[in-house]
Amino acid sequence: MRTQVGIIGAGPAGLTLAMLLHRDGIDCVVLEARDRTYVENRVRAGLLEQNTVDLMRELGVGERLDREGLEHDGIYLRAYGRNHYIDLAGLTGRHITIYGQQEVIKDLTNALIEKVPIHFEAADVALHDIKSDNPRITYQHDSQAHELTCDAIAGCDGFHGVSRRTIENHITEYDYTYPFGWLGILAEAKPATDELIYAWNERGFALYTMRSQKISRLYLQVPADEDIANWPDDRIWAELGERLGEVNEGNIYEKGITPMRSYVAEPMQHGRLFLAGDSAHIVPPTGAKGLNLAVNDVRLLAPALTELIRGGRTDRADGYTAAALRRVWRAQDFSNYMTRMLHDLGAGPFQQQLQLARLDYIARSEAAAHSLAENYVGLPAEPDFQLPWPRSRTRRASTSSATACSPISSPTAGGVGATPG
Ligand code: RFL
Ligand code: PHB
Repeated sequence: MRTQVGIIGAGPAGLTLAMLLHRDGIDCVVLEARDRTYVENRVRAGLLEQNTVDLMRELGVGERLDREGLEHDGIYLRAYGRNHYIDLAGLTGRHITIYGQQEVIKDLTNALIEKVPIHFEAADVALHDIKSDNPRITYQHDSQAHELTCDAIAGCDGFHGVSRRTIENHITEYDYTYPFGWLGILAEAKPATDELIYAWNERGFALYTMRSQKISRLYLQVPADEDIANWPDDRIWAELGERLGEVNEGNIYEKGITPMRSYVAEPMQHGRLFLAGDSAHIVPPTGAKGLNLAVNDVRLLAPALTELIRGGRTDRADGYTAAALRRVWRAQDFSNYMTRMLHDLGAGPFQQQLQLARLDYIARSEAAAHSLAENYVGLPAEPDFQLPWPRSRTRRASTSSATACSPISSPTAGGVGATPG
């Protein structure tokens, strides 16, 4: 079988790329390891930046999002029982929208299914000849062996996929693991707040978010190696109450613990393999950036692939890593900054006082609030590939969590001490 672009992974990156390429008249095939029901029900992100919402509308998949998505004008930062409002819309003129990632996936899949082949339950996916002009993908589907010859391959297969592993000898990895994770729940309960609440608390961070007027999504900071069995529902509600104040309780129908990690692979391209989304980078969810970065990657990748395939021009393809990483590192810095400002770092009272000083600064300075706000809603999409200066790669980039998490403001490797803007 032959196609122009073989896309591995039917997550937000892979499906959005398929929509963009199809719109540009480029053939593609999507290969997904899991079945459709699993992919459409996997609970993950919820917060979409304005850029992401605008792109979904542009691609003709914004109708249900506009109907059911919850547009928000601001967020609360909470400490010592008091909420401070950050007027995102007033400060930036832009909004964020709450709409579950699985709903985005359903909308994209429904729009694509008649247009682009999506092979769910594709097993043993392997990449070959990626340095040639005709890279190949082999896989098993319906108990048969298949081979797909392409002009280019897009590795959109998430953090644990096969694509990045295929080029692991050619990339520099920047890696940072936090010593805590998030316990997340979905509950049948009307949210007790109009906007999201990011709560600093001596017992640890908590986040109040939602999916609808009837469904609450809540998160608690827990140790990285925490066992979910230690958290019966009563304990979760009690702890949420301690950290967030007023919380409406209801039936918990989904519960899980997510580790927190920052990771970047550079470059995001080798030969004719291009990585996009979580396959190339992940961020801790405190800045709500992962899905939005995945969508931004493919916004840049689609025209690069179209030019490469149509006209044999490689300048956009060659510039893909630099263009994508510009936003990725901005998001890494912001996610790290939010994480370190709001979580119990286990680093003692001095660090706690620095956190409170930062929160206080945001509360009293419009410049500080504005910087947080423009990062949170997402900077406007880049108009072109122009960078103010070239990027350079650092060798030996990994940092362990133990040392990297203690000081809040020393500007060493591993992303510590970051501030937005
Ligand atoms: P995905 O979504 O992981 O999709 C990759 C797809 O590839 C498939 N796959 C393979 N297919 C074929 N062959 C293989 N060998 C394969 N290996 C894997 C997988 O089955 C899957 O379908 O990556 P993508 O598209 O890059 O999208 C990234 C986002 O999913 C992720 O960044 C976000 O969920 C992160 N995230 C958030 N991002 C936001 O922008 N806003 C948020 O509010 C937000 N909240 C969150 C989050 C992630 C969380 N968790 C659970 C990690 C909250 C949480 C708790
Ligand atoms: C979510 O709604 O799931 C959500 C919102 C904001 C975050 C992370 C997750 O920072």
